[in-house]
Amino acid sequence: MRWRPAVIVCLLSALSLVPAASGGGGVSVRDAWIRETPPGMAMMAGYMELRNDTSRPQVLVGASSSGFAKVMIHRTIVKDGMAGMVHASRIELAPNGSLNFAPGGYHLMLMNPKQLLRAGDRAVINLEFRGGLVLPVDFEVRK
Ligand SMILES: [Cu+2]
Repeated sequence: MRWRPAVIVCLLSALSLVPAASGGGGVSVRDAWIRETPPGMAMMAGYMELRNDTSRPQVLVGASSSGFAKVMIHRTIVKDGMAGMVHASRIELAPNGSLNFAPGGYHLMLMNPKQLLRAGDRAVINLEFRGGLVLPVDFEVRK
């Protein structure tokens, strides 16, 4: 429980740093979207372009959202001709580098949406970085 106040403080400071797009603490996100799924699916996938605008490495260590039971960082890999997903516990962003979360590669696995999400709906997902930065990102559901 000791970490909770720190996380809340970081969330607030990240929010206050956001001018227009999702940004703060030197990490920014563009083109954040969730693929619409048929009703009743237990999993949805989220995609985005993640940018490190600092001269230091930044490490994504987790994600969470009040709209889903659990959010995991996954990577789709093809092995022996079979596509599968592996959990990535941390993703390092090189200084001034960017990383694309896209179909067929990295994605946010969004488990058990708490309400039906259709194209045009939005959901906030909090990206958690090493050092305590929490970046709330507004995702748009698309077909
Ligand atoms: Cu996945």
